[in-house]
Amino acid sequence: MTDFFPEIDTIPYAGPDTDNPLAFRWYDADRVVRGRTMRDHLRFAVCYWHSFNWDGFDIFGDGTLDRPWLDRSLDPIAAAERKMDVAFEFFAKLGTPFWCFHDFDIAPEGATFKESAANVDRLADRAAEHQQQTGVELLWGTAKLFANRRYMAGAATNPDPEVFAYAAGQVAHCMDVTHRLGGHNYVLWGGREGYDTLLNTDMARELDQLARFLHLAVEHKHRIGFQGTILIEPKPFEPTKHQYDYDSATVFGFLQRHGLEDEIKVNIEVNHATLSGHDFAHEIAVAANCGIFGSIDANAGDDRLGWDLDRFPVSVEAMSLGMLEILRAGGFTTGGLNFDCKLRRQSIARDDLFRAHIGGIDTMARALLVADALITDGELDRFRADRYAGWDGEFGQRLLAGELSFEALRERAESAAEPQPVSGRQEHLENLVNRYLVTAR
Ligand code: XLS
Ligand code: NI
Ligand code: NI
Repeated sequence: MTDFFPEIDTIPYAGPDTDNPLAFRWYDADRVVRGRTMRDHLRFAVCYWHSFNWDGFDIFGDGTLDRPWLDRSLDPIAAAERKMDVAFEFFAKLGTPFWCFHDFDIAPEGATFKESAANVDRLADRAAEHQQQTGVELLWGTAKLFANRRYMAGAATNPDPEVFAYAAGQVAHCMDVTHRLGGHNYVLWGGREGYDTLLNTDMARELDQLARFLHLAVEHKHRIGFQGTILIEPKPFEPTKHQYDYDSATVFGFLQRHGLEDEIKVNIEVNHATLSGHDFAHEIAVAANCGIFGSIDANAGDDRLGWDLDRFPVSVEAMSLGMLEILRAGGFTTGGLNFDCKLRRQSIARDDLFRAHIGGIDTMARALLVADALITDGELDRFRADRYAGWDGEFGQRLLAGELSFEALRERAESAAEPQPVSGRQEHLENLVNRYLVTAR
């Protein structure tokens, strides 16, 4: 193990009252909540790209963070090895059970497809050793189909089939590597699958191409015997003006149209949900209703800035309503909570990466406790059940079963008493949530 973080030991759980900033207050991995440990409920992962493969550069300026392995004058393979050793030092000290990567976060792209693939294989071998030594597992792998210039007009949705072929080869290789590393999922984020103007875009063709690509990915998964789940990560825009995987509902419609709804689920990112004009909880509820809830990229945006800011999650309130939907959906199976988050550019101390993750982890752990308390209390579920009770009665059931025509309903409307509206009690329910935001422990 390296000693890039010599001042830091393994992060302990020290309870809500500790004043140690380098300890967990709420995440007690072995604590059992609703029959499952916090470790198994939350299935935390650290993302490689923002935490180790980004030096803080933005469109206005250069990197600010202390990431010496990103120095371009270094030998790219040696630098990638150093980066990986530090990353695993971090995972092990933080104590999160999973990590996630893009192929070209862990390894440098070479001059040819073959050279790039060989670089990824080489670093994947090193990752396998680190996984073995630390016990850290791979939540998901993904291919970077958006950074290289060849993908400027998309990967699967590119007007040039040669680019489609290159992307397919890259996904095949990255899925093989993910499989070799025991990955629990494989993610497809449509980085440049969308368009900026219809003046140069044939949308119908592009969507057919995308469907073909997804079918090929599913076929490959079965051919290699990969047991993990394939996940699409919806996002409404950025980098393109219109991304095809807009939100969970859009993705489900697309999957169903192409007969893929039993093969592919979604990886919901909080900041993508809010960019699409939805709440995080809404996206989970939609996915769960459609049977495609898979995994989460836990992060946060900013109310006044309309792009993917990837802040660490700090709002227990927003996350609690999301955790409530996750619990209602039965919790994670192969998925987990990946911190697709980056430090702010001024957070340049080495231990800021620990503080940021500790805050995110505690926010999610507290959210789990609030969601658990709301379910245990029972009033939310009871209120909801009562609100729809009419649909469980004989009339409601016959109606749903298709036994009543519009004519029959017209007769009923003519003869029945005027329906009596009842309070939706939103403020009351909000007060209930607020109560548990304070008292859940
Ligand atoms: C970008 C996405 C990306 C995916 C992985 O907005 O969130 O980071 O999670 O390709
Ligand atoms: Ni993401
Ligand atoms: Ni994102």
